[in-house]
Amino acid sequence: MQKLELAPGCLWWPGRLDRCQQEALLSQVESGLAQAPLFTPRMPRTGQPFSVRMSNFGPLGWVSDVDGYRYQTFHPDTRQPWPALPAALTELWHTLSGVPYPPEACLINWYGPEARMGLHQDKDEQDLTAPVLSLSLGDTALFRVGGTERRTPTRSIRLASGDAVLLSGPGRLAYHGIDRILPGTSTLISRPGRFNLTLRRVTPP
Ligand code: MD3
Ligand code: FE
Repeated sequence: MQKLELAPGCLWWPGRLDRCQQEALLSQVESGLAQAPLFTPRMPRTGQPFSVRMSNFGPLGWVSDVDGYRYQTFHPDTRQPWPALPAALTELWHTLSGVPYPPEACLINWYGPEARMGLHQDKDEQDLTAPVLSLSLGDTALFRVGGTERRTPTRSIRLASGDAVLLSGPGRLAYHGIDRILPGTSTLISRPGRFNLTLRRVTPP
């Protein structure tokens, strides 16, 4: 299928990755996680755990703990550098975004059957002009996207395995979240759940 514009600056490619590409990407994610295991992010100040577990690829990774949200060069538990960003992901970034410089971070989100992510904006990056590219693997998710203000009405979309979403321009600061996943809707992963990968530029090129 060709791309669809969900909201200004929010482009959706249903089934952008075929099954074979999804399997190859999943195996790269699983190898990365062997080196940089999923960690449980916590809310700043309260320390309340997120239901989504995370890891990262690339020179910088997004973390959150009692001290706040930030990008850092090492895993919060192992203190080791994040695994390299797979070349296939950087290629897809160039192809879909047209941005000439590479991404610096790939956040890996893992949603088990009960996980969700509340409506939020992504603005921890110094460079808010670069787009964000999202790739979904595994069970379908109910994704919600609105406008640049919390009161803007939202749309709900089912993001399935292999789907890509590019957020650029006005879409870059759109409120968005994951209401829930639909366990058992994909056979890609051997357990119920979903990975979402987001490729990001953090610092100006
Ligand atoms: C819209 N992840 O990691 S991906 C996140 O499915 C995040 O795990 C969700 O929100 C997930 O921050 C949604 C789609 C997405 C990613 C980044 C965006 C939508 C976005 C940035 C700006 C606007
Ligand atoms: Fe987000």
